[in-house]
Amino acid sequence: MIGTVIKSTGSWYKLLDEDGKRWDARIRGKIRLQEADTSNPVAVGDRVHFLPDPQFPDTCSITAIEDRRNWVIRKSNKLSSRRQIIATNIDLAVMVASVAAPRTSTGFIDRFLVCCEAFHIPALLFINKTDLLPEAGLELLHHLNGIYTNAGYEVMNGVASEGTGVEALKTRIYGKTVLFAGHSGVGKSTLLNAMFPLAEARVGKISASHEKGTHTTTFAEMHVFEGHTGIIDTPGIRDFGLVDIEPKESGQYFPEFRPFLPACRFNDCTHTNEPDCALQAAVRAGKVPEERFYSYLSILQGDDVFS
Ligand SMILES: Nc1nc2c(ncn2[C@@H]2O[C@H](COP(=O)(O)OP(=O)(O)OP(=O)(O)O)[C@@H](O)[C@H]2O)c(=O)[nH]1
Ligand SMILES: [Mg+2]
Ligand SMILES: [Zn+2]
Repeated sequence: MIGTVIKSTGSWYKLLDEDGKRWDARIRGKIRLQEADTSNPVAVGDRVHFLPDPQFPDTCSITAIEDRRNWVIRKSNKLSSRRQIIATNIDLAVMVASVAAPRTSTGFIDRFLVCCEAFHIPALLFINKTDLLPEAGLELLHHLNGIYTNAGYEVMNGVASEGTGVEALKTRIYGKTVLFAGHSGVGKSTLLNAMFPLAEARVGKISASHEKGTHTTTFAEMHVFEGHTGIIDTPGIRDFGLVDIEPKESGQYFPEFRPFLPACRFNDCTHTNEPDCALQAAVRAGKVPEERFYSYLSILQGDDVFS
């Protein structure tokens, strides 16, 4: 039988089969060994083959994983070589950022977008909590919107807790498998509930001060709705360490850099000290935002864990 992994707690998985039935699943030992360098051999979004357990109802063992169409993977910290697959087989990755409480850095957003580019996953940026911006902060919001629109991404703004900006996102994701990623407390679960009240995803207390690292959502989980829309709500990510991406090549994963790269004098230009660097000239001319260029430099230096 075939199913989709909708939740992973480490030792147990939840599957949804093709008839819409849910199963509790375990993995057979040999699958575990196949991907020893990841902390999770089976990830949310995986299509798996399974065998029902004859002894216990609604329980099964996963016997094989189908080839993945794509995946989002990160390194959880610099010292560890452990890789974590966040989700697989994604149609659209939504980076949920917030302008306040907590404010998401462009460095963090950019690492996530670079990962999506490298793995050919379309990405959308949803900037939430715009209600928390003082009047003066609107300029910051417009600036961010400009940076990412210019880079070719779809950008949406909203107030998930009031349902503002939510319909546009709901229309955009209909029928797709969508990953929601971002720091803890930015409002991923609130956004999910605002679109689909039946999701009843747990949301952090209003009064909580959202220290980074206090997660309300503890395990990635795919919520499946009418029209086969699947939303993968994930626990907040503190750091996003890039995996399987050559820092030297990361310039190509900034879409708005691409038109300038062929004009650098050296075709292995790192855009740092080389003469006649077209990318640096573009930054100086204001054609490429400085924030994005700094993100590139920081990835190049190997500071791949960033919050
Ligand atoms: N002011 C304001 N508060 C919001 C908004 N969206 C969500 N919140 C609040 O922010 C807090 C955190 O929201 P969650 O949805 O739990 O955040 P999360 O991203 O799912 O967090 P983790 O599950 O820990 O990763 C809750 O108290 C929400 O009510 C918003 O647009 N404006
Ligand atoms: Mg959550
Ligand atoms: Zn260059």
